[in-house]
Amino acid sequence: MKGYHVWSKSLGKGKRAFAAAAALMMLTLCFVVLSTNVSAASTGIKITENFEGNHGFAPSVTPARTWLVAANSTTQSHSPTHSEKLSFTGAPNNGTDYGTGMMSKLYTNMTSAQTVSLWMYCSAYSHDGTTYDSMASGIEIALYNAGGTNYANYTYWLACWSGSTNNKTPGTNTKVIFGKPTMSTWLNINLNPNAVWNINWDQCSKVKLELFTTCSYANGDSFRAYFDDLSFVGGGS
Ligand SMILES: [Ca+2]
Repeated sequence: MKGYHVWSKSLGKGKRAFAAAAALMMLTLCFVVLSTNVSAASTGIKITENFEGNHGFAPSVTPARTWLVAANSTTQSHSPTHSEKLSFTGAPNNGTDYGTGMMSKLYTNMTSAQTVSLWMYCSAYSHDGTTYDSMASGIEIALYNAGGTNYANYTYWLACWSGSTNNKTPGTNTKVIFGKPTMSTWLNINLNPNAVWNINWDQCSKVKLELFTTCSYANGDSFRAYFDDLSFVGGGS
């Protein structure tokens, strides 16, 4: 301020007022630029996953089913050699033809998932169309608060069917992207959860991403999808 004071002394009264106004404007501008950077930093962390090596996605099949697969795979890949495979075929006709396969990872330092991008290759999609046929596959964004409670889930179905239709009515916080996706080609899917749902990120202290396939009355049905090159941008450290 000393420099400003000496400089302002050499100016007339009107010019001093103008100089003061200009200085105030510059201060305001600095503040606006600073707050913009802070805000950008809080949502600007990008996580990328190519499912190679020690990728940290845990497989689970619930209940345990031999005909339902959740596994890392080299059969298809978008880059360079591995992807996550979720598939089922050959479910028995004895009332146990339901289940959920999942590859999931908990990001303990992420506080939001503002945009999500991933690639999917679907190479089997068929169902015999019995009344209760049901299938959904895609990605779920599970939010956890500081106490470790899963307080909200937002789900995109990238493939689904029900009954004899290649579609399914979505439940709460679920959006259908594809019923039957274009087969046997890598599809890039870009998701913007904030544009679909009014999401409260304030209490979010961990984000879990779940690639999944869930089915029921799967006897006579087959589904196979590979997921690769997943990335998301969110707040965190
Ligand atoms: Ca890969």
